[in-house]
Amino acid sequence: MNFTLKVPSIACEACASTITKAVKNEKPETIISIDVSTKIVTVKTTASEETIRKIIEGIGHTVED
Ligand SMILES: [Cu+2]
Repeated sequence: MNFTLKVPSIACEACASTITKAVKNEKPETIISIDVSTKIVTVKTTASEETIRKIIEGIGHTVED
């Protein structure tokens, strides 16, 4: 499925890199791109949105509802 998540806690490229690595570590087939200026995470994955959200929250980032 394809979806976007807003992650307001993304402050810089390092945050984006950390999130990308965490998601790919758990769900290697996921294609993820992150716009640091808008804090929008675009995801294409076989996992559910809830799963990806939990991975991002699990490393200390905040996903907007
Ligand atoms: Cu950062």
